[in-house]
Amino acid sequence: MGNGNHEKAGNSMKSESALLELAFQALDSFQIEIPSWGFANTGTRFGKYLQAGAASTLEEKFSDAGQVQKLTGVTPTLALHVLWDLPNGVDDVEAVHSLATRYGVAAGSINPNLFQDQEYKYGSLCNPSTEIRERAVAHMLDSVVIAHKLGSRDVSLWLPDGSNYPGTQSIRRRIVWLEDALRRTHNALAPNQRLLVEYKPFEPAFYHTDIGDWGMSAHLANAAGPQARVLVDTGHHYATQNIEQIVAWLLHLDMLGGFHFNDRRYADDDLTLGSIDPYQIFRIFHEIHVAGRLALGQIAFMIDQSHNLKGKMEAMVQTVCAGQELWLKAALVDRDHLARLQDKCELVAAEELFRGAFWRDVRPMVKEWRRARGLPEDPLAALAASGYVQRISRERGARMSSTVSSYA
Ligand code: LRH
Ligand code: MN
Repeated sequence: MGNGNHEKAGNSMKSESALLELAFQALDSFQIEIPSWGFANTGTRFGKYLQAGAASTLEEKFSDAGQVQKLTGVTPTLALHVLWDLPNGVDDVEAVHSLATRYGVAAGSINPNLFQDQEYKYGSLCNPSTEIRERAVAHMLDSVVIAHKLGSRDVSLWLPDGSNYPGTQSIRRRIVWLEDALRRTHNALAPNQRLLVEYKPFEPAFYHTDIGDWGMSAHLANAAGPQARVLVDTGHHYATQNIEQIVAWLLHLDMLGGFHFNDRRYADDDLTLGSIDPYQIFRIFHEIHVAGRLALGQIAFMIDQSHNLKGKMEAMVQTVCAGQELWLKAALVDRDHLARLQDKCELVAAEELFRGAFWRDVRPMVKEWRRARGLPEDPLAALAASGYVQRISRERGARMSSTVSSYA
């Protein structure tokens, strides 16, 4: 145990200006991609509460994303879900290009949809029917072409495939079909493209899920090829799992491709980042800072949330700001000092240094950075003052029908 008088934390020794310089560097390196589906009316199986201002056309999603980018300056790309945003596939690419130019937000990761067609009841890439697997692979290859034509680096795959009852599907044969499908998708990638493989332990399948955890995802990415990586959705873990340890391992293995950030109290709740356990995101960001700048370029930060009750624009702006603050808190951990305390097993001193950084109120520094970058110092207040939400609610509200589809 340490000698009690805890060594004074290095960064607290730094001058205010040196700390601010460090903070500005960290905030300049933070960008996060927003999901088109975060602006649309989404719900749970028990219902969907419609918002007048919700986006239902791709233009409206780009308009909303453009507003978030204007207010925050750190969301230059919009994640697209193929069948939701490009229902005509490659034929919609030109339209996306002009919307991206018009609203100042580029197309980001391309997310195939292998979870809504009736034929995927028993799986898509893992379906026992060769014919259905081939159709699913064709959708993957279309997604690669769409990404290439849009200049998007990442094709980001989440697969709902699995089963609900023991003995009803061959887990082994499905692995072989999956390896084959991902290898073929990988081989269609252009040199600058990547395939991100997202894992999820359950839902919609409740007995086995074919890509159920980070180990399965890492193996499949490895087997697919050198341009494949693992995508970590923070909501896709059992409540007791240590997510930052998984992140540390994936960094160690150079297999971490990106994140879908959100928060949860129970399962894949898709709540707003930092709303339930902000310390969780801080601990994850710490592992990224430990990995250093080079790694950062390889790690896509994306938001994956469904804003069922909060105003969608407010929730998105709030999420981006929370991400910036937690990123900066973790950036200001004096990692050299912490490493010395860790190696000397000065547990309390190490924890006080680490958690102390989490307690630090960085909001004044973030405001200063925004002022310096010509951005509104309080994006949420600027959103309210802009009247944007009122305007889109008026314009889009007129079409809102009271009837909502119910679960049964
Ligand atoms: C699945 C998931 C996946 C998306 C979807 C919107 O739970 O996290 O990343 O395709 O949400
Ligand atoms: Mn996700």
